[in-house]
Amino acid sequence: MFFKKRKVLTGAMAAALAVGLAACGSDGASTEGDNGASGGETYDWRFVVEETEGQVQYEYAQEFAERLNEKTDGQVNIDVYDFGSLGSEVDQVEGVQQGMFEMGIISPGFTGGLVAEGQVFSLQFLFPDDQEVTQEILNTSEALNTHLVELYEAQNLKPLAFMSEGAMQWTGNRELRTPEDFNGFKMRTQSSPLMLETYGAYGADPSPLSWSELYVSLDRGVVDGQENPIFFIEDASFHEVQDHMTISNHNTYVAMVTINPGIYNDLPEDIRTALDETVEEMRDRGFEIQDQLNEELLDSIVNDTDNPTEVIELTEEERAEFRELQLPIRDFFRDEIIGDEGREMFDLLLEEIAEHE
Ligand code: 6CS
Repeated sequence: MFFKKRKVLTGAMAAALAVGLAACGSDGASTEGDNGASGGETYDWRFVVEETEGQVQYEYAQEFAERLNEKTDGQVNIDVYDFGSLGSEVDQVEGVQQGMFEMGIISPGFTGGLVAEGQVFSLQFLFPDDQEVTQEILNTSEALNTHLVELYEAQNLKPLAFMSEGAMQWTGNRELRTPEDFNGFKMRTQSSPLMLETYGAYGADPSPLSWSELYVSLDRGVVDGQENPIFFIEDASFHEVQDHMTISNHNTYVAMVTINPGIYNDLPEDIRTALDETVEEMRDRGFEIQDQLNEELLDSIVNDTDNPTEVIELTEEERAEFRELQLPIRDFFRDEIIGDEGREMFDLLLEEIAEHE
């Protein structure tokens, strides 16, 4: 692990800790419950996130934990584990699947090999630019909240909510204004195979990497650039090692709040109701957290005279050039990557998006 800012456990230490935690098992008497009332039993859960303190996922999870604890009069106790202490993003996905962690916030970009349909979130220029409208779609879409959820459940992951972490922007060691600027550009991506197609459409040379290695890889020129919401670019200090940032708003960063389905299904009714209510309450809070951080940290990047970053904003005409090149990727996704169930989900999602535009 090569974070810029913090000291973290090595892979071996993290693995040992993970095994130790697994051996402890869940404290939840819930797994044997008959879905009646909990009768005052307590539940100790581990909630793993892909980000660190001060970042959207971590702040969301902490507030989620506090609210659920309060709502259940202390019956549900959640410890939030920040990124780096329990392995890579993909290790964390497996941890929730196996019930080693009861809950997790997972980026679909790390589950492309597991649920091909989840790569829908890698399609650029698909969701509306207006983040509030996009969050509304994420909250209400039947395609996502019923059909896509079922596809994840078949892989032992239950998404409870889809949340925007903000619009995504590009950073690079050179200015990125036109698709030609991506020619031969070594672009860091998450591990979903469709991302290789999306950046391949611009002539880039994409390579998947954990974000724990990204700062050093950008610094050493192993990769030339990356995409992320502004809060993450600033908080992970990527702007320190990148001379250019392009406000492209080419996609929305979507993360999934997930739970192990076995744990969820076995919850006593009162605890499950409290959990569901917390998920609902946190929809607006998650949005507010990302909105505030993205706004504040843009100012930090712009005002950081020690690490100057040239910030450009694409015009609508410039964005249209990129969008045009992404349209065939939607067809490729629909026709080549996903099956019949996935196509049903995708077609419905396209209708839902069109209704909001
Ligand atoms: O770029 C990434 O991989 C990371 N970006 C965000 C916004 N959250 C976690 C993720 O792993």
